[in-house]
Amino acid sequence: MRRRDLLTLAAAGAVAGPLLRSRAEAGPAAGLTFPAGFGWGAATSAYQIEGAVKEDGRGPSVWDVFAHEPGRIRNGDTGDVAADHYHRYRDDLDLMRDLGLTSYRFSVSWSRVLPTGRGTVNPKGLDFYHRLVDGLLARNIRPVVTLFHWDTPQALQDLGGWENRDCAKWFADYAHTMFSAFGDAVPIWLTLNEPKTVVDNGYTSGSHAPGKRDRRLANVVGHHLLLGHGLAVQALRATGARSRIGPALSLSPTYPANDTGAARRQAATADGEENRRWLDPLLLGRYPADWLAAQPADAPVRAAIKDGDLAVIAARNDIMGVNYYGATTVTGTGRRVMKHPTSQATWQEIYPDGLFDLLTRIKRDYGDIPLSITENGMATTNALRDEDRIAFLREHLAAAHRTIQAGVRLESYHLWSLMDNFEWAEGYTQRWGIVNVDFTTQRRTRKASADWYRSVIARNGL
Ligand code: IFM
Repeated sequence: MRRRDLLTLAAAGAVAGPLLRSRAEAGPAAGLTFPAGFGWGAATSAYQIEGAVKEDGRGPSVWDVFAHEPGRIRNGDTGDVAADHYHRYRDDLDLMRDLGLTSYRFSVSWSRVLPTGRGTVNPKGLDFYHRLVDGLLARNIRPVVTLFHWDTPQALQDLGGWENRDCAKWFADYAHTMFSAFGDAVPIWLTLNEPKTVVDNGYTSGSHAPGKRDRRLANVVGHHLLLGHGLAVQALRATGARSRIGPALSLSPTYPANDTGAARRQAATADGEENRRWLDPLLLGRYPADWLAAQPADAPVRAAIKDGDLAVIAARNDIMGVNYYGATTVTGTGRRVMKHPTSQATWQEIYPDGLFDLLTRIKRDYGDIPLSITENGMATTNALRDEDRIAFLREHLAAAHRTIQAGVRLESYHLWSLMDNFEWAEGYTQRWGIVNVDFTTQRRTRKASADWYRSVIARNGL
Protein backbone atom coordinates (compact mmCIF):
# COMPACT_ATOMS: atom_id res chain seq x y z
CA MET A 1 0.00 0.00 0.00
CA ARG A 2 1.42 3.33 -0.97
CA ARG A 3 1.18 6.47 1.07
CA ARG A 4 -0.45 8.20 -1.88
CA ASP A 5 -3.29 5.65 -1.84
CA LEU A 6 -3.80 6.31 1.82
CA LEU A 7 -4.16 9.97 1.14
CA THR A 8 -6.96 9.07 -1.22
CA LEU A 9 -8.62 7.01 1.48
CA ALA A 10 -8.23 9.85 3.92
CA ALA A 11 -9.84 12.26 1.52
CA ALA A 12 -12.71 9.83 1.14
CA GLY A 13 -13.25 9.87 4.87
CA ALA A 14 -11.95 6.38 5.53
CA VAL A 15 -9.35 7.73 7.95
CA ALA A 16 -10.92 8.83 11.16
CA GLY A 17 -11.13 8.36 14.87
CA PRO A 18 -9.48 9.86 17.90
CA LEU A 19 -5.87 9.06 18.47
CA LEU A 20 -5.00 6.04 20.56
CA ARG A 21 -8.45 4.93 21.47
CA SER A 22 -7.59 1.70 23.16
CA ARG A 23 -4.60 1.20 25.43
CA ALA A 24 -3.87 4.87 26.06
CA GLU A 25 -7.35 5.34 27.44
CA ALA A 26 -6.71 2.57 29.88
CA GLY A 27 -4.19 4.90 31.55
CA PRO A 28 -0.46 5.41 31.42
CA ALA A 29 1.82 2.44 31.46
CA ALA A 30 3.99 2.74 34.56
CA GLY A 31 6.63 0.85 36.48
CA LEU A 32 8.27 -0.64 33.42
CA THR A 33 12.03 -0.76 33.70
CA PHE A 34 14.13 -1.51 30.64
CA PRO A 35 17.24 -3.69 30.78
CA ALA A 36 20.47 -2.03 31.86
CA GLY A 37 22.26 -0.61 28.84
CA PHE A 38 19.11 -0.30 26.73
CA GLY A 39 19.82 2.34 24.08
CA TRP A 40 17.67 5.45 24.24
CA GLY A 41 17.91 7.24 20.95
CA ALA A 42 16.50 9.59 18.40
CA ALA A 43 16.88 9.55 14.62
CA THR A 44 17.28 12.03 11.77
CA SER A 45 18.49 11.92 8.18
CA ALA A 46 20.88 14.11 6.22
CA TYR A 47 18.66 15.76 3.64
CA GLN A 48 15.91 16.31 6.19
CA ILE A 49 18.01 18.39 8.58
CA GLU A 50 21.45 19.36 7.26
CA GLY A 51 20.81 22.11 4.72
CA ALA A 52 24.05 23.59 3.34
CA VAL A 53 23.41 21.77 0.10
CA LYS A 54 25.99 23.71 -1.89
CA GLU A 55 28.63 24.16 0.77
CA ASP A 56 32.11 22.76 1.15
CA GLY A 57 32.04 20.81 -2.09
CA ARG A 58 28.84 18.82 -1.59
CA GLY A 59 27.43 17.49 -4.86
CA PRO A 60 23.71 17.40 -5.67
CA SER A 61 21.53 14.41 -4.87
CA VAL A 62 18.28 13.32 -6.46
CA TRP A 63 16.44 15.12 -3.68
CA ASP A 64 18.08 18.47 -4.49
CA VAL A 65 16.91 18.15 -8.07
CA PHE A 66 13.46 16.76 -7.28
CA ALA A 67 12.62 19.30 -4.58
CA HIS A 68 13.33 22.14 -6.99
CA GLU A 69 10.96 20.80 -9.64
CA PRO A 70 7.68 22.76 -9.56
CA GLY A 71 4.77 20.95 -7.93
CA ARG A 72 6.78 18.19 -6.33
CA ILE A 73 6.81 19.38 -2.71
CA ARG A 74 4.06 21.00 -0.69
CA ASN A 75 4.43 24.80 -0.68
CA GLY A 76 7.46 24.48 -2.94
CA ASP A 77 9.62 23.69 0.09
CA THR A 78 13.13 22.30 -0.33
CA GLY A 79 15.86 20.94 1.93
CA ASP A 80 18.25 23.74 0.94
CA VAL A 81 18.38 25.03 4.50
CA ALA A 82 16.22 22.52 6.39
CA ALA A 83 17.13 22.70 10.10
CA ASP A 84 20.57 24.10 9.26
CA HIS A 85 22.11 21.26 11.21
CA TYR A 86 25.31 21.46 9.15
CA HIS A 87 26.07 24.76 10.87
CA ARG A 88 24.31 24.14 14.17
CA TYR A 89 25.39 20.58 14.86
CA ARG A 90 27.29 21.56 18.02
CA ASP A 91 24.16 23.04 19.59
CA ASP A 92 22.23 20.00 18.44
CA LEU A 93 24.77 17.72 20.07
CA ASP A 94 24.30 19.63 23.32
CA LEU A 95 20.56 19.27 22.93
CA MET A 96 20.99 15.50 22.64
CA ARG A 97 23.23 15.43 25.70
CA ASP A 98 20.68 17.46 27.68
CA LEU A 99 17.96 15.00 26.72
CA GLY A 100 20.15 12.19 28.01
CA LEU A 101 20.26 10.33 24.70
CA THR A 102 22.60 7.37 24.69
CA SER A 103 22.22 6.67 20.97
CA TYR A 104 21.81 8.90 17.93
CA ARG A 105 20.93 7.65 14.48
CA PHE A 106 21.77 9.96 11.59
CA SER A 107 22.52 9.47 7.93
CA VAL A 108 25.44 10.48 5.78
CA SER A 109 24.83 12.48 2.64
CA TRP A 110 26.58 10.30 0.05
CA SER A 111 27.14 13.29 -2.24
CA ARG A 112 28.70 15.34 0.56
CA VAL A 113 31.39 12.71 0.91
CA LEU A 114 31.60 11.76 -2.77
CA PRO A 115 30.19 14.69 -4.78
CA THR A 116 29.70 12.61 -7.91
CA GLY A 117 28.88 9.45 -6.01
CA ARG A 118 32.20 7.73 -6.68
CA GLY A 119 35.83 8.57 -7.26
CA THR A 120 37.36 11.49 -5.42
CA VAL A 121 36.47 11.96 -1.77
CA ASN A 122 35.52 15.46 -0.60
CA PRO A 123 37.64 15.90 2.55
CA LYS A 124 35.45 18.70 3.91
CA GLY A 125 32.39 16.51 3.63
CA LEU A 126 34.06 13.66 5.44
CA ASP A 127 35.34 16.08 8.03
CA PHE A 128 31.80 17.17 8.93
CA TYR A 129 30.89 13.61 9.82
CA HIS A 130 34.14 13.19 11.78
CA ARG A 131 33.22 16.23 13.86
CA LEU A 132 29.73 14.89 14.38
CA VAL A 133 30.90 11.42 15.41
CA ASP A 134 33.60 12.85 17.68
CA GLY A 135 31.04 15.18 19.24
CA LEU A 136 28.72 12.27 19.94
CA LEU A 137 31.45 10.12 21.43
CA ALA A 138 32.60 13.03 23.61
CA ARG A 139 29.06 13.21 25.00
CA ASN A 140 28.79 9.45 25.50
CA ILE A 141 26.23 9.10 22.76
CA ARG A 142 26.56 6.11 20.47
CA PRO A 143 26.61 6.99 16.76
CA VAL A 144 24.35 4.79 14.64
CA VAL A 145 25.09 5.75 11.07
CA THR A 146 22.84 5.14 8.08
CA LEU A 147 24.64 5.11 4.75
CA PHE A 148 21.68 5.58 2.43
CA HIS A 149 18.58 7.50 3.40
CA TRP A 150 17.27 8.03 -0.15
CA ASP A 151 19.63 10.76 -1.36
CA THR A 152 21.29 9.06 -4.32
CA PRO A 153 23.96 11.33 -5.85
CA GLN A 154 22.49 12.96 -8.94
CA ALA A 155 25.62 12.09 -10.95
CA LEU A 156 24.80 8.41 -10.39
CA GLN A 157 21.14 8.97 -11.15
CA ASP A 158 22.27 10.35 -14.49
CA LEU A 159 23.75 6.92 -15.09
CA GLY A 160 20.48 5.20 -14.17
CA GLY A 161 20.80 5.29 -10.40
CA TRP A 162 19.47 2.18 -8.68
CA GLU A 163 17.94 0.99 -11.95
CA ASN A 164 21.51 0.33 -12.98
CA ARG A 165 22.96 -2.81 -11.38
CA ASP A 166 26.30 -1.01 -11.05
CA CYS A 167 24.76 1.23 -8.42
CA ALA A 168 25.01 -1.63 -5.93
CA LYS A 169 28.77 -1.66 -6.48
CA TRP A 170 29.06 2.14 -6.32
CA PHE A 171 27.18 2.02 -3.03
CA ALA A 172 29.48 -0.65 -1.62
CA ASP A 173 32.53 1.41 -2.66
CA TYR A 174 31.10 4.46 -0.88
CA ALA A 175 30.34 2.28 2.15
CA HIS A 176 33.92 1.05 2.11
CA THR A 177 35.16 4.64 2.06
CA MET A 178 33.12 5.33 5.18
CA PHE A 179 34.19 2.15 6.96
CA SER A 180 37.85 2.89 6.27
CA ALA A 181 37.52 6.49 7.43
CA PHE A 182 35.72 5.72 10.69
CA GLY A 183 36.89 2.27 11.71
CA ASP A 184 35.57 1.27 15.11
CA ALA A 185 34.48 4.83 15.98
CA VAL A 186 31.09 3.95 14.52
CA PRO A 187 29.78 0.90 16.40
CA ILE A 188 26.69 0.40 14.24
CA TRP A 189 26.26 0.98 10.52
CA LEU A 190 22.87 0.78 8.88
CA THR A 191 23.11 0.23 5.15
CA LEU A 192 19.75 1.19 3.65
CA ASN A 193 16.88 3.10 5.15
CA GLU A 194 13.49 1.77 4.09
CA PRO A 195 14.15 0.35 0.62
CA LYS A 196 10.38 -0.19 0.45
CA THR A 197 9.77 3.56 0.45
CA VAL A 198 12.21 4.04 -2.42
CA VAL A 199 10.36 1.36 -4.38
CA ASP A 200 6.87 2.59 -3.50
CA ASN A 201 7.30 6.35 -3.44
CA GLY A 202 10.38 6.96 -5.54
CA TYR A 203 9.56 4.54 -8.35
CA THR A 204 5.86 3.62 -8.18
CA SER A 205 3.76 6.60 -7.08
CA GLY A 206 6.51 9.05 -8.02
CA SER A 207 5.84 11.17 -4.94
CA HIS A 208 9.50 10.97 -3.91
CA ALA A 209 12.73 11.44 -5.82
CA PRO A 210 13.49 10.47 -8.48
CA GLY A 211 9.77 10.71 -9.24
CA LYS A 212 9.32 7.68 -11.48
CA ARG A 213 6.09 5.76 -11.92
CA ASP A 214 6.96 2.30 -13.08
CA ARG A 215 6.22 -0.62 -10.78
CA ARG A 216 8.15 -3.06 -12.94
CA LEU A 217 11.23 -0.88 -12.76
CA ALA A 218 10.60 -0.31 -9.07
CA ASN A 219 11.07 -3.98 -8.30
CA VAL A 220 14.38 -3.99 -10.16
CA VAL A 221 15.44 -1.04 -8.04
CA GLY A 222 14.37 -2.99 -4.94
CA HIS A 223 16.59 -5.89 -5.94
CA HIS A 224 19.58 -3.67 -6.64
CA LEU A 225 19.14 -1.95 -3.29
CA LEU A 226 19.26 -5.32 -1.56
CA LEU A 227 22.32 -6.28 -3.58
CA GLY A 228 24.00 -3.02 -2.55
CA HIS A 229 23.23 -3.85 1.06
CA GLY A 230 24.85 -7.27 0.77
CA LEU A 231 27.95 -5.90 -0.95
CA ALA A 232 28.27 -3.24 1.75
CA VAL A 233 28.11 -5.91 4.46
CA GLN A 234 30.91 -7.76 2.66
CA ALA A 235 32.90 -4.52 2.42
CA LEU A 236 32.66 -3.98 6.18
CA ARG A 237 33.81 -7.52 6.92
CA ALA A 238 36.76 -7.01 4.56
CA THR A 239 38.02 -4.09 6.65
CA GLY A 240 38.18 -6.24 9.77
CA ALA A 241 36.34 -3.57 11.77
CA ARG A 242 34.47 -4.66 14.86
CA SER A 243 31.50 -2.45 14.01
CA ARG A 244 28.14 -4.12 13.53
CA ILE A 245 25.97 -3.74 10.46
CA GLY A 246 22.44 -4.31 9.23
CA PRO A 247 19.59 -2.73 7.27
CA ALA A 248 16.80 -0.47 8.54
CA LEU A 249 13.48 -1.68 7.15
CA SER A 250 10.03 -0.16 7.38
CA LEU A 251 7.86 -3.07 8.38
CA SER A 252 4.18 -3.29 9.10
CA PRO A 253 2.24 -6.25 10.49
CA THR A 254 -0.72 -6.99 8.25
CA TYR A 255 -4.16 -7.97 9.52
CA PRO A 256 -7.41 -9.02 7.84
CA ALA A 257 -10.14 -6.41 8.18
CA ASN A 258 -12.64 -9.15 9.02
CA ASP A 259 -12.75 -12.84 9.77
CA THR A 260 -13.28 -14.12 6.24
CA GLY A 261 -10.94 -16.45 4.41
CA ALA A 262 -10.65 -13.89 1.60
CA ALA A 263 -9.48 -11.16 3.99
CA ARG A 264 -6.99 -13.53 5.61
CA ARG A 265 -5.58 -14.46 2.22
CA GLN A 266 -5.28 -10.81 1.22
CA ALA A 267 -3.53 -10.05 4.51
CA ALA A 268 -1.01 -12.79 3.74
CA THR A 269 -0.43 -11.30 0.28
CA ALA A 270 -0.01 -7.84 1.78
CA ASP A 271 2.47 -9.32 4.25
CA GLY A 272 4.51 -10.44 1.25
CA GLU A 273 4.77 -6.87 -0.03
CA GLU A 274 5.13 -5.14 3.31
CA ASN A 275 7.51 -7.49 5.05
CA ARG A 276 8.55 -10.80 3.54
CA ARG A 277 9.89 -9.48 0.26
CA TRP A 278 12.55 -7.68 2.32
CA LEU A 279 13.02 -9.99 5.29
CA ASP A 280 13.16 -13.26 3.34
CA PRO A 281 16.03 -12.34 1.00
CA LEU A 282 17.97 -10.61 3.77
CA LEU A 283 17.55 -13.28 6.43
CA LEU A 284 16.66 -16.46 4.57
CA GLY A 285 18.45 -15.92 1.25
CA ARG A 286 15.37 -16.26 -0.97
CA TYR A 287 12.46 -14.22 -2.25
CA PRO A 288 9.06 -15.42 -0.98
CA ALA A 289 7.59 -17.94 -3.44
CA ASP A 290 4.18 -16.21 -3.48
CA TRP A 291 5.71 -12.79 -4.08
CA LEU A 292 7.90 -14.11 -6.88
CA ALA A 293 5.00 -16.05 -8.43
CA ALA A 294 2.97 -12.83 -8.51
CA GLN A 295 5.57 -11.19 -10.77
CA PRO A 296 4.57 -11.58 -14.44
CA ALA A 297 6.68 -13.89 -16.59
CA ASP A 298 8.20 -10.91 -18.39
CA ALA A 299 8.75 -8.82 -15.26
CA PRO A 300 12.24 -7.28 -15.48
CA VAL A 301 12.92 -8.16 -11.86
CA ARG A 302 13.16 -11.82 -12.86
CA ALA A 303 16.08 -11.07 -15.17
CA ALA A 304 17.60 -8.71 -12.61
CA ILE A 305 18.02 -11.52 -10.07
CA LYS A 306 21.27 -13.16 -11.11
CA ASP A 307 22.83 -16.37 -9.85
CA GLY A 308 24.63 -15.75 -6.61
CA ASP A 309 22.82 -12.49 -5.77
CA LEU A 310 20.81 -13.96 -2.95
CA ALA A 311 23.88 -15.36 -1.26
CA VAL A 312 25.33 -11.83 -1.28
CA ILE A 313 22.09 -10.26 -0.07
CA ALA A 314 21.85 -12.74 2.79
CA ALA A 315 25.33 -11.96 4.10
CA ARG A 316 25.11 -12.25 7.88
CA ASN A 317 23.65 -9.18 9.56
CA ASP A 318 24.60 -8.27 13.12
CA ILE A 319 21.49 -6.27 13.78
CA MET A 320 18.15 -5.57 12.17
CA GLY A 321 16.79 -2.04 12.27
CA VAL A 322 13.00 -1.80 12.34
CA ASN A 323 11.12 1.39 11.50
CA TYR A 324 7.66 0.95 12.93
CA TYR A 325 4.84 3.38 12.24
CA GLY A 326 1.77 1.17 12.36
CA ALA A 327 -0.35 -1.66 11.07
CA THR A 328 -1.73 -2.56 7.67
CA THR A 329 -5.34 -3.78 7.48
CA VAL A 330 -6.81 -5.22 4.29
CA THR A 331 -10.23 -6.38 3.16
CA GLY A 332 -11.13 -9.52 1.21
CA THR A 333 -10.62 -7.61 -2.02
CA GLY A 334 -7.20 -6.48 -0.92
CA ARG A 335 -8.29 -2.91 -0.27
CA ARG A 336 -6.39 -1.15 2.49
CA VAL A 337 -8.64 0.23 5.24
CA MET A 338 -7.81 2.24 8.32
CA LYS A 339 -9.03 0.33 11.36
CA HIS A 340 -7.06 2.28 13.92
CA PRO A 341 -6.51 5.98 14.62
CA THR A 342 -4.21 7.98 12.40
CA SER A 343 -1.98 11.02 12.84
CA GLN A 344 -1.26 14.19 10.91
CA ALA A 345 0.37 11.76 8.48
CA THR A 346 -2.80 10.15 7.20
CA TRP A 347 -1.04 7.04 5.94
CA GLN A 348 -0.23 6.10 9.53
CA GLU A 349 -2.50 3.49 11.15
CA ILE A 350 -1.51 3.75 14.79
CA TYR A 351 -1.48 0.40 16.53
CA PRO A 352 1.05 -0.02 19.36
CA ASP A 353 0.28 -3.74 19.80
CA GLY A 354 1.43 -4.22 16.23
CA LEU A 355 4.97 -3.49 17.37
CA PHE A 356 4.82 -6.48 19.70
CA ASP A 357 3.30 -8.65 16.96
CA LEU A 358 5.96 -7.57 14.48
CA LEU A 359 9.05 -7.99 16.63
CA THR A 360 7.99 -11.33 18.13
CA ARG A 361 7.18 -12.51 14.62
CA ILE A 362 10.66 -11.61 13.38
CA LYS A 363 12.16 -13.74 16.13
CA ARG A 364 9.74 -16.59 15.45
CA ASP A 365 10.13 -16.66 11.67
CA TYR A 366 13.67 -15.40 11.15
CA GLY A 367 15.63 -16.26 14.27
CA ASP A 368 17.03 -14.54 17.30
CA ILE A 369 18.74 -11.57 15.61
CA PRO A 370 19.37 -8.48 17.76
CA LEU A 371 16.84 -5.80 16.90
CA SER A 372 16.83 -2.04 17.16
CA ILE A 373 13.79 0.15 16.69
CA THR A 374 15.43 2.59 14.34
CA GLU A 375 12.35 4.79 13.88
CA ASN A 376 9.04 5.21 15.65
CA GLY A 377 6.99 8.34 16.05
CA MET A 378 4.12 10.41 14.83
CA ALA A 379 3.41 13.79 13.28
CA THR A 380 1.08 16.15 15.07
CA THR A 381 -0.15 19.67 14.55
CA ASN A 382 0.29 20.34 18.27
CA ALA A 383 3.30 22.62 18.35
CA LEU A 384 4.77 22.51 21.86
CA ARG A 385 2.14 20.79 23.97
CA ASP A 386 2.23 17.50 22.08
CA GLU A 387 0.38 15.33 24.57
CA ASP A 388 -0.81 13.10 21.73
CA ARG A 389 2.80 12.31 20.88
CA ILE A 390 3.53 11.49 24.52
CA ALA A 391 0.60 9.04 24.52
CA PHE A 392 1.91 7.53 21.30
CA LEU A 393 5.43 7.13 22.63
CA ARG A 394 4.28 5.75 25.96
CA GLU A 395 2.16 3.08 24.34
CA HIS A 396 4.85 2.06 21.89
CA LEU A 397 7.49 1.90 24.59
CA ALA A 398 5.18 -0.24 26.70
CA ALA A 399 4.81 -2.57 23.70
CA ALA A 400 8.59 -2.58 23.26
CA HIS A 401 8.96 -3.52 26.91
CA ARG A 402 6.53 -6.42 26.51
CA THR A 403 8.54 -7.55 23.52
CA ILE A 404 11.69 -7.70 25.62
CA GLN A 405 9.80 -9.57 28.34
CA ALA A 406 8.79 -12.07 25.67
CA GLY A 407 12.45 -12.80 24.99
CA VAL A 408 13.14 -10.69 21.91
CA ARG A 409 16.63 -9.20 21.78
CA LEU A 410 15.51 -5.61 21.39
CA GLU A 411 18.47 -3.46 22.31
CA SER A 412 17.53 0.13 21.52
CA TYR A 413 14.82 2.56 20.57
CA HIS A 414 15.18 5.60 18.32
CA LEU A 415 12.24 7.90 18.13
CA TRP A 416 11.53 9.73 14.91
CA SER A 417 12.48 12.43 15.12
CA LEU A 418 14.89 14.41 17.22
CA MET A 419 13.69 17.66 15.68
CA ASP A 420 11.17 18.97 13.17
CA ASN A 421 12.53 18.59 9.68
CA PHE A 422 11.88 18.43 5.96
CA GLU A 423 9.23 15.74 5.62
CA TRP A 424 9.87 14.90 1.97
CA ALA A 425 6.83 15.57 -0.27
CA GLU A 426 5.07 17.19 2.69
CA GLY A 427 7.81 19.79 3.05
CA TYR A 428 7.72 21.51 6.45
CA THR A 429 4.00 20.99 7.00
CA GLN A 430 4.35 17.82 9.07
CA ARG A 431 6.02 18.10 12.44
CA TRP A 432 7.66 14.88 13.58
CA GLY A 433 10.19 16.24 16.09
CA ILE A 434 10.21 16.22 19.85
CA VAL A 435 12.15 19.47 19.48
CA ASN A 436 10.36 22.28 17.69
CA VAL A 437 12.29 24.10 14.98
CA ASP A 438 11.24 27.58 13.97
CA PHE A 439 12.34 27.43 10.35
CA THR A 440 12.58 31.22 10.12
CA THR A 441 14.91 31.76 13.06
CA GLN A 442 16.18 28.15 13.38
CA ARG A 443 15.45 28.41 17.09
CA ARG A 444 15.09 25.02 18.77
CA THR A 445 12.52 24.61 21.57
CA ARG A 446 11.88 21.42 23.46
CA LYS A 447 8.30 20.20 23.19
CA ALA A 448 6.46 18.53 26.08
CA SER A 449 7.38 15.17 24.54
CA ALA A 450 11.09 16.01 24.74
CA ASP A 451 10.86 16.66 28.47
CA TRP A 452 8.79 13.53 28.90
CA TYR A 453 11.32 11.43 26.95
CA ARG A 454 14.12 12.91 29.00
CA SER A 455 12.47 11.68 32.19
CA VAL A 456 11.91 8.23 30.63
CA ILE A 457 15.59 8.02 29.80
CA ALA A 458 16.60 9.19 33.25
CA ARG A 459 14.41 6.48 34.82
CA ASN A 460 15.38 3.90 32.20
CA GLY A 461 11.70 3.16 31.85
CA LEU A 462 8.12 4.23 32.11
O1 IFM B 1 10.57 11.24 7.74
C1 IFM B 1 10.46 9.88 7.42
C2 IFM B 1 11.83 9.24 7.42
O2 IFM B 1 12.70 9.87 6.55
C3 IFM B 1 11.73 7.79 7.03
N1 IFM B 1 10.73 7.10 7.78
C4 IFM B 1 9.44 7.72 7.93
C5 IFM B 1 9.59 9.15 8.39
C6 IFM B 1 8.21 9.81 8.56
O3 IFM B 1 7.52 9.78 7.36
